[in-house]
Amino acid sequence: MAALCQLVTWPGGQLDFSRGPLVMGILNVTPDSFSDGGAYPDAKRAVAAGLEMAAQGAAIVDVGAESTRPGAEPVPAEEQIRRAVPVIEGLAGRIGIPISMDTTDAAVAAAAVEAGASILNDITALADERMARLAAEKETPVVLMHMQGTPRTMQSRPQYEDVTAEVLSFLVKRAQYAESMGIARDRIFLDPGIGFGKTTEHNLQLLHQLRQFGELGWRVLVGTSRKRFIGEITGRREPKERLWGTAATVAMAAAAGASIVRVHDVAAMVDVVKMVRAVHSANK
Ligand code: HH2
Repeated sequence: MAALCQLVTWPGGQLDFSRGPLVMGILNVTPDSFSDGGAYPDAKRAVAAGLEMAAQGAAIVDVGAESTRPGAEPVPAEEQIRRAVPVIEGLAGRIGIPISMDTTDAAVAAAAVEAGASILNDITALADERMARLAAEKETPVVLMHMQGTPRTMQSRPQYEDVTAEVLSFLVKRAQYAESMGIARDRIFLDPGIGFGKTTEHNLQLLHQLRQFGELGWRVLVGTSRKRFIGEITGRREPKERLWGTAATVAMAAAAGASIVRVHDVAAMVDVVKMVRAVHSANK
């Protein structure tokens, strides 16, 4: 299998993986996200927060306009566009790092790309063929995530015979599909979907076996930030109190070969990733 490029470039973006994992900052312009919902009531404040993430060392900023927390209802495309596009337009050309759009809706993705986004983060792993065609045509990288069920129902009773084997097999099929649609291997990121139709035990198992995901031949993105399983283990009820639990999972994901970690607390997690990188390179 050919090695992945260390420097991935595409129209509108560039990511340098030569020095270890990169940090993706989460910028949710939603009223109801589980952790940062309502944090940025207008586009101006969201743009300022995105610029701050870049200044803190984020390599990507991920804009979301629809909460996917357990039980969440879908948000119509027009509303997602109304929330996200002014923020993307405000960031594009100023932020200096690629902007990704966290959406499952191809119309929202197209509007986001038009506004200046250049990565598509799709928690349904290109379930809608139009999303795959858009990514291929615009040459945007894509994040393909595993989820059992839908956000509305996914936590009702997640079940697997072997969670790691099932998630691995799903992601390989979706990556092969993406390639068959004309998306280059270097531009595909696989994500085990921590918290998406998974119990705490499932999440722990996936993190424990994360190295296997990197061995598939595509890059890996992991999103553990402030998630419920961290609260369950640490007893921290408030998502914002889950910083240290998040730091542990980010360090472990980085050490296990993840190329991108998706986080709320950019400054803190940039330090975590820097330490993992430093220890790794000391061993060369
Ligand atoms: N997690 C969330 C949303 N999008 N995308 C990827 N690729 N991987 C993830 O783990 C992931 C994701 C959920 O976190 P957040 O955006 O903070 O919350 P909400 O969905 O409530 O907006």
